[in-house]
Amino acid sequence: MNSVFIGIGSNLSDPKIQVTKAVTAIAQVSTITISKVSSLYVSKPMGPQDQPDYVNAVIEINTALTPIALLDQLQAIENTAGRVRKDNRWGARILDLDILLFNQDIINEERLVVPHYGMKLREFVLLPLAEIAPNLILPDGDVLLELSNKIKRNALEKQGKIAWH
Ligand code: A4P
Ligand code: MG
Repeated sequence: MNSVFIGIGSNLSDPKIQVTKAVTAIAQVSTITISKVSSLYVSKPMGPQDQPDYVNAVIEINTALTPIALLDQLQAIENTAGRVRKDNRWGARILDLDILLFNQDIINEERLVVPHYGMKLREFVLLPLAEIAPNLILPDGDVLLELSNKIKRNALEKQGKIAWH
């Protein structure tokens, strides 16, 4: 069984509800079991500032799916949420599901790069990840808690639990 960490983000159409619905939708995939769910975190946008604040969370799942089959499932959930892919990098989005880590695998495929390229530089990934996996070591040997302790703070605020079912 694979252990996978997924980063969830939204800053449109009631982001807290989008994140909650995304966790519920992932839980409903028969080949996926959710093992850990972080709190909700509200943060200022990374990238263009003329967009609403983000809500982020990180979950851990267990699945026998291959990495690409999992990506297909997550993109289907993004599409069902009404995600429209635009060319504006780091622009507003209704739902973003990123595969952060897939076991300790290093994947460099056209459709999938794991660990996620930005995860070590993002407060809104490192802090929720450290909440649910405080002892994690990344495939390159970096210690998660050390990364999360030294990441530049950008007004990330921990909010309540996610009411998924
Ligand atoms: N892809 C490759 N690797 C992966 C992976 N590990 N997980 C490919 C998921 N997908 C991966 O993704 C584009 C393509 O990347 C996919 O088709 C897949 O094959 P996308 O979701 O359409 O594009 P994106 O997420 O908009 O990519 P981009 O522009 O790199 O955005 P980021 O880096 O995800 O950043 N500020 C705050 N506070 N919180 C946020 O969550 N998010 C972004 C988006 C900007 N600012 C933010 C936040
Ligand atoms: Mg994405």
